Amino acid sequence: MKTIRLTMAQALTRYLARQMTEIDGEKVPLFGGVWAIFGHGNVAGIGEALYQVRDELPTYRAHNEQAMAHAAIAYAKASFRRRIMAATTSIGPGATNLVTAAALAHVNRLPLLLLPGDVFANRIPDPVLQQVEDFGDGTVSANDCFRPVSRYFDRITRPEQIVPALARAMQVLTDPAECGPVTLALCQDVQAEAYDYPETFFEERLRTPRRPRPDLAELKHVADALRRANKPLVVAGGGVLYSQASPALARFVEATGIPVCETQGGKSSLPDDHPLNMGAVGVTGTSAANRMAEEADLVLAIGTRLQDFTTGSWALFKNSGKTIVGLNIQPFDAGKHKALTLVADAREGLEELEKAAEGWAAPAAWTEDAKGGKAEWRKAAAEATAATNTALPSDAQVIGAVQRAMGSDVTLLHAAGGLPGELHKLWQAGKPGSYHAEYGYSCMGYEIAGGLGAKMARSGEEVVVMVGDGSYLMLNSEIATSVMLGLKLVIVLLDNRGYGCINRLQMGTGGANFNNLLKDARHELLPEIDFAAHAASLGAIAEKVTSIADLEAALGRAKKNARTTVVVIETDPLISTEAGGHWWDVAVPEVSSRKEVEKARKTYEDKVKLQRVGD
Ligand SMILES: Cc1ncc(C[n+]2csc(CCOP(=O)(O)OP(=O)(O)O)c2C)c(N)n1
Ligand SMILES: [Mg+2]
Repeated sequence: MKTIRLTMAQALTRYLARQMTEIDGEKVPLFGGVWAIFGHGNVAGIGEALYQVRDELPTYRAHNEQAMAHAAIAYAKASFRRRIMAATTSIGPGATNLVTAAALAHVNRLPLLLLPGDVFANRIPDPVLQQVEDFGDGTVSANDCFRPVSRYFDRITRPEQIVPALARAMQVLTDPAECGPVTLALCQDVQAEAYDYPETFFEERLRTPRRPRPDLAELKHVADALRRANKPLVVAGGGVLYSQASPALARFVEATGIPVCETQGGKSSLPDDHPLNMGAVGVTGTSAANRMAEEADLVLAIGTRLQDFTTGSWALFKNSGKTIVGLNIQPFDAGKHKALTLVADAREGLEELEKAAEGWAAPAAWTEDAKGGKAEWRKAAAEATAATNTALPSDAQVIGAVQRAMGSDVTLLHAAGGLPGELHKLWQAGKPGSYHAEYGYSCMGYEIAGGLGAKMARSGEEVVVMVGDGSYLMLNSEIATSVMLGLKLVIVLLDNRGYGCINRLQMGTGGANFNNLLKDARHELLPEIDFAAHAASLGAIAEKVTSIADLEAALGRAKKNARTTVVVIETDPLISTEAGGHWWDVAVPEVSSRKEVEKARKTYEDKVKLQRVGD
């Protein structure tokens, strides 16, 4: 057997550089690059090894480990999980800064390779700088925090261990059902240790996405159920996009007349103006989609985890005779809520189901009813997003301006705060994947770093990031990275001077205005934060506007700029769009000295009764 003597780190980076995939028939590297912040624990080992492969596997430097993992995650999402990035850190704080991002990738079923440095496997210099010493377990390190938020975790304590570990890692990263974060914690001494690796380990490997077809018995049961349905509804989740099943979905629903609604992850599965697209479903849903959801007797849930925002905390699908069909590549998701399972790739499943249900269509009255509901919703949405001269516009009015200025085919990206609810309802998405919401973990601080990753995946496109003042302050450092890498973002910052959506939730649950808006938090002096000056100091082009008309004009300029541009606008923290929407289960205190809480608790107890326990 021919071997080559390399350090573990050199072998690892060389292996990653040889993993390939196919995009539109063209062979490209599977890994778009490695994000790295070096420290002790990776600079000497992985750092040296990344330098060796810098032409095939580029290394990118960021300012915060969580942010670089956010960028990697967004890159994978914007690539429909066809391409991946890795992130490497020092041991200790650099590593644990990644844990939140690992959880985010885990929730969202997105591939991410994490390579944190770890303690010395030989333990001789213990305790090393940043090592958390466990009194009772010599095998524990800070990196054990990754276990519950990794789909595969391994600690590399001998150089040859990467041979099986990388094989397993690649399987998880590229498997559409298992897909999620992989953590290989790399002991610092082992990174630098040499081993005679077989040359075959480094052979180029082409990885194409697997598309399992449905089981024939499951297909028959589902097709039979569909034929019996009078009020069928498709719930399109993120799996539709990852499977790139939008054309198949359009064909299926056009042939059968079934209306479609979309989760946060699934929005843009069909263009917003498709006549059968009822838009957002659930807590942040449109009136059109939610009315269909309440009545539906067959819910074909495709590629969705059915999280509480989709199901209205499991109170939305009210028809007691309904059947849920779970078309999902992951059996764990397919079988939720006693669903009839159709375990398959979304595109393959839809194509087979279309054949199996040939000749059948939903009752015309149901399809017409859907279309009528959509027309009504469009009127309500147009009202909410119309231009205004008001001093403090709503988020919805800002969304209207962004939509008019930027169009529907930009990549629109957001994650937390009041914006996800408003954008889910109101953004008119164009092509598949043009709406990029991180609403599985809804992680404040995803936005700007995520925008950077999405832009790397879609360099020719305009990436528009919408972000609240709270999220911006939490994690904005990658503005500087976007300038440094020439990856232009258009960032629209909505400054309502605090955590607006949580303040509204607090009021809605009977709470006093407390600790959310800046003015309601303990303070000596209210800071006048100059966001435009801040963004400009990081290298962006930045301006503050004071009206919706000026926002549209500023975005017109932003489109022409070559560099990341930040446009700041002050908004009203108290307004959200009334139309549409559904109850969300947020537990209200059973006893309180506040009358408002007692009242909210009463309403809560009534609403909880609508939850479909056991369905
Ligand atoms: C990392 C993180 N911390 C806390 C939360 C809880 N949370 C959700 S939205 C929000 C406020 C967001 O404020 P901002 O970005 O200004 O948006 P706004 O609510 O004002 O629209 C908070 C604290 C979260 N989602 N993520
Ligand atoms: Mg805010």
